[in-house]
Amino acid sequence: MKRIFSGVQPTGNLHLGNYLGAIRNFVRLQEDYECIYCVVDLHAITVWQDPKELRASTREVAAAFMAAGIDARRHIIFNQSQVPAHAELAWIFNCVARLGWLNRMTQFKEKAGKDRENASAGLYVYPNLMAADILAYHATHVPVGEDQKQHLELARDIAQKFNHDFGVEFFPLTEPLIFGEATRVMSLRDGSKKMSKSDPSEFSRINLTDDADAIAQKIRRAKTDPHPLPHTVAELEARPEADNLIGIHAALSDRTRAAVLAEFAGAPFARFKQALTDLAVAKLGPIGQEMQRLMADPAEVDRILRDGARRANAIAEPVLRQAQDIVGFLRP
Ligand code: AQP
Repeated sequence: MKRIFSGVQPTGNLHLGNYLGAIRNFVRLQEDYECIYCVVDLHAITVWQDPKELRASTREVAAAFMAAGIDARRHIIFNQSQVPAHAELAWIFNCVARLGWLNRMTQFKEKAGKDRENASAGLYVYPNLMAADILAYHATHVPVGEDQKQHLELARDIAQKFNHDFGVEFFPLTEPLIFGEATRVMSLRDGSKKMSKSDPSEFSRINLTDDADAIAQKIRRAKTDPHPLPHTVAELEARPEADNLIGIHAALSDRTRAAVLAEFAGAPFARFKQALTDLAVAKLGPIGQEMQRLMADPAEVDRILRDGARRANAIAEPVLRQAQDIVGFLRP
């Protein structure tokens, strides 16, 4: 069976972008793939994390996976630091990837910002760890939002160079799975910036744990333009905020943007925002409530993560051992 790997960082503020761009797709892929879903805590510490909050956020992401509908018995949910193969394979990949490749990564440039000298070395080699995450399971497909496409291309380059350098056909060339009407959900305050966990404005994103009042308030305050909604998708191009809200509605109602516009063309934003609020509350409310219920029993979440890590380790460790043999590490 084809195998999926994907991950979400436990960096707090899990939001609608993470849900529509990634987690919801994870749920849909369960029927056709063997799925391994990881809470990537090693990635999270590439920027400062408070230890207590990191533990809470790790449980929160695991709870979100399950609340959204991932079956932890049929598939694997675990946190990355419990499986040593990720870090060990990442070291090998640090020695395969070229500096020139890493220098082209836009996420590093965005996250390091102007204070590049002060960014952690971990942030710089983040894509190598991501390649290790995927390739330790010989995953064939990786569902992600559009922002991760460049990192996946790097994972393919690393697999290809490793295979070429050692004259083997060992690591597969992984395919990204980027689908749905909301592969890049934008900030509710600025249609040119992606919705992000680290945006200082709470009003820029809808968190998965937001209650109905918070969702309503954030959508009401979402930035728009003064015109009524257009009739065609082409007209959305020059209107990023309208495009984003229509895209969110389309994703949540499982329709195309064109179908949503057919219903709301010519309508003022106030009416559309009310409909979007009702839809978002109906779709996200039950997930948020189930997350709260699961997080109220941290011992049970920890048990599920431990069990997932044991099963993940059983797949990843033999792959790591083979990679080490290929490299020439002596293990008498
Ligand atoms: N705005 C988004 N639209 C669609 N998909 C998104 N993803 C993230 N933001 C959006 C997808 O969610 C998955 C998990 O992301 P992550 O937590 O591992 O990392 P991230 O991309 O760094 O998340 P944020 O929210 O953007 O955090 P910060 O603020 O730290 O940069 C990935 O599949 C990602 O594509």
